[in-house]
Amino acid sequence: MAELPASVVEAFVGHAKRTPERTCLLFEGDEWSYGRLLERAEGFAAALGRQGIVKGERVALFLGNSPDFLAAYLGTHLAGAVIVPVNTAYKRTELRHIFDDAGIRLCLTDGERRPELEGVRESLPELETVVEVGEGMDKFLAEAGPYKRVLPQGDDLANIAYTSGTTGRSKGAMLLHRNLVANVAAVCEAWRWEQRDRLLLTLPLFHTHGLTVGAHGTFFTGASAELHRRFDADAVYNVLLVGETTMFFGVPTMYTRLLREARSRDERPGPLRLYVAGSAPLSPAAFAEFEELFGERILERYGMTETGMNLTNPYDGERRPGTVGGPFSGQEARVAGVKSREVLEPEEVGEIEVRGAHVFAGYWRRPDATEESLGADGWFRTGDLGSVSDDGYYTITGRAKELIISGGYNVYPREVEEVLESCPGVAEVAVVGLPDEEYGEKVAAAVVRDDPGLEAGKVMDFCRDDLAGYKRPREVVFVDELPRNALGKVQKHLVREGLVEGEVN
Ligand code: MCA
Ligand code: AMP
Repeated sequence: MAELPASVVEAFVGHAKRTPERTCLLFEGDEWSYGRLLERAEGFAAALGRQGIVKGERVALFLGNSPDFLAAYLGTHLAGAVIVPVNTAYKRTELRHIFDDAGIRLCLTDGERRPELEGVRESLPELETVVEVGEGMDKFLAEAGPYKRVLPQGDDLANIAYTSGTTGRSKGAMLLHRNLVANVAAVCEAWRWEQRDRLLLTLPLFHTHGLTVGAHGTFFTGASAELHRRFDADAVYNVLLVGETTMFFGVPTMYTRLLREARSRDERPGPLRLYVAGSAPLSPAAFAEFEELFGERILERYGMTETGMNLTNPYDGERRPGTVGGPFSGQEARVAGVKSREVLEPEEVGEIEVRGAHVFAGYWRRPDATEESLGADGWFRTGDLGSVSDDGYYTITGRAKELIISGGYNVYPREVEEVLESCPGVAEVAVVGLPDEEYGEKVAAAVVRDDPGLEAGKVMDFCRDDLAGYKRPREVVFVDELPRNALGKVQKHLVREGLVEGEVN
């Protein structure tokens, strides 16, 4: 592989200098060339400089998909500062924690999210500036002076991406520029991503899948992306029918909806170079139906916030349903015994571990959590259970960590339990994931109440102000007691089985 640039923004600047007129983004009828996006990004970098935001300081992006999201992203890196992407569904409790933990000084937001942030602003003394896209951003840029270009070094911190944790408080995964560039280079090579590609990008930009795969791959290769504010099956199907895009990346829920769309229509999209699925398991049934209706075999891959993309089905060669393929070039993977930590034989189920230049630098201000998951030898414990076949295909079979994945969004039960425990009338609560046709899994709660008048609807609604909508329990079942083991620990598998069978005790 040719020598890599130190950062994705460096690759982007290179393309913008060489071919400023080339299309980078298409958004709601507006075309953004590389040159135009660079100018906007440098404007943002200059404005940050004027605000006194220096190298290493944290800037949050709490806004929906738009070219200005990406201009601010690149601009922050051009200023040497660090990006903290924030899920747009987050409510006050989640916002307070992330902004406080990361010590955010400036946040770019939009009109829809600003009220939620303003609601907690008093408790965030470090947050000096909130800029709103639109007129607010134009004014912010207009007041800036000239920008003197300084590109980040590979070892500089690029992003702190918050990912939920077992304690209920999310942890910031520290990704260096060199981690991100190594991963995107491996992804582009594996998936034959080239300048002539056009990605249909409807994933949220605040997560790894949309940002450091979708947007980074585009910037790295000098390709283009048709960016949508959000995923809408009808709109996506129409774009696929037009046939000007060459790739689509989605979470399984998006594919489920595209299949529903296809079943209700007579017209079928023409061939597309590449469909990729990830962030949650794609069922072999969806894989097969997609092949039948769209004539394409979806390429499933496996990633994580801490590492970016780890495993992928091959571009050429067999894309095997129900598996996530093998490691990207230059990266390693293995299956280790959960207790023994010894490397297991093929077909034996253990914890998947990965190693390589793509693996993050640790958790922000959490050396304890870093030490638990990242060995001195560089192997990162993913918390996912799986096995590898004799011919090198990995299958994810479950999770060692207590994680619910709903529509590709992660929900850690502890976080929901902590909020529900303060609901009047709730004595005890255990949150688990149950199978769900639409979202893969849904959040469910088994509740022991000390007020017999407490109703399920009240419990479901209780999180509304504190947690993102997708974390709210979609099912609440009242039980006399929670199943516990001899040590008093709640046995989640029994809770889950009980809820599936309608019986918990
Ligand atoms: C929305 N709702 C959900 C979810 N999303 N409920 C459960 N699970 C969800 N995922 C609820 C909302 O709270 C709302 O309810 C109602 O559905 C409608 O909301 P809307 O915004 O219209 O959502 P949607 O259209 O149903 O969204 C489905 C979606 C979305 C498009 C599949 O969930 C999505 O964009 N998922 C992508 C997530 C993603 O990018 N993950 C990658 C993470 P109410 O009004 O009652 O609140 S990166 C990762 O995992 C690693 C690195 C990897 O490998 O990629
Ligand atoms: P996040 O913490 O948001 O980065 O989510 C990462 C988690 O998503 C992984 O640890 C897996 O549990 C899950 N995941 C990602 N891709 C897949 C996949 N293709 N199949 C099953 N699980 C996946």
